[in-house]
Amino acid sequence: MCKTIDPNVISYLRQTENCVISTGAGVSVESGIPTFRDALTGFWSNYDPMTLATPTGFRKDPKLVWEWYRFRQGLVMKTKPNPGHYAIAEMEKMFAEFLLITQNIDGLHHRAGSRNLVEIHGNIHRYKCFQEETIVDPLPESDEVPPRCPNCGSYIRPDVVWFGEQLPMEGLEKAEQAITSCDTLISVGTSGAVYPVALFPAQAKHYGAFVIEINLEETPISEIADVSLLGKSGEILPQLVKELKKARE
Ligand code: BJW
Repeated sequence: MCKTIDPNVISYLRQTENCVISTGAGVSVESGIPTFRDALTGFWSNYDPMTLATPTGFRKDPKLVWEWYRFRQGLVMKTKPNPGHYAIAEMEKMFAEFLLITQNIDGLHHRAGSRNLVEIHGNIHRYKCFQEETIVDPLPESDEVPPRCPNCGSYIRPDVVWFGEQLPMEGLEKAEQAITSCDTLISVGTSGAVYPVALFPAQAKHYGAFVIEINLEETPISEIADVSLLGKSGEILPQLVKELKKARE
């Protein structure tokens, strides 16, 4: 269990009116979801996620990429939010302004109750047409893998953001507005290896925010963070909420 949080952190959070939390795969590890970069076992250990999660990978072998996502969706559906997700959902109610920006496609933040939320890399439970990019709901029943768009006949794909693709404009604008105006940004469970989200902590700092990082280990974000809290997000975040509530009494 984590020790007392650095009093500086609680003091900054007490004064914070506008808080942004940015999360990555680490926040879902304690729910049992392997990170993008963790090796999947068995059949999928032979494939490189960096190759599969691209439009080129899908064009080359749509069936393989589709089945990879169906496999991962099956894993996600067996999980539930952990104390880190619930603590973040609680923090949404503790600040006058709040935005959660998640790179995670698993939907666990929403299931934990977060509502001021931007899923900036999409959602594995949603589908769109590969050609037209329109959302397809419900998925048409079909023996074909992947199934085809009922409107244009192109393949259907998961509504996630692959390497080389633009992030959704509306989400990006909302994120940038929050990052440039927040008092505190908390970056949780991300390696800081994927852009543009990797730049968010430095951008927030540039605009005057206090930057807190929560991760098992140091990352490139640690270099610019005001405080790095090393440990499991499922332990540190509930502790943070507990101490902040106590300090506000
Ligand atoms: C714990 C923990 C516990 C574990 N508690 N912590 C600028 C410079 C260089 C390259 C680029 C650039 N701008 C754009 C690029 C190209 C590219 C990119 O970033 N490449 C990098 C590889 C260098 N970016 C893009 O293409 C993006 N598009 C874009 O920018 O469009 C404009 C443009 C296009 C082309 C050229 C230039 C501009 C799109 C990026 C889309 C990323 N998509 C993925 C896949 C989503 C679908 C799927 O899951 O299949 O999103 S990649 C993958 O990485 C996934 C994740 O959301 C993302 C981030 O990973 P994350 O969350 O950080 O996870 P990990 O595994 O890396 O780290 C986990 C961390 O948790 C670790 O640090 C652990 O220690 C920690 N941890 N347990 C706390 N209990």
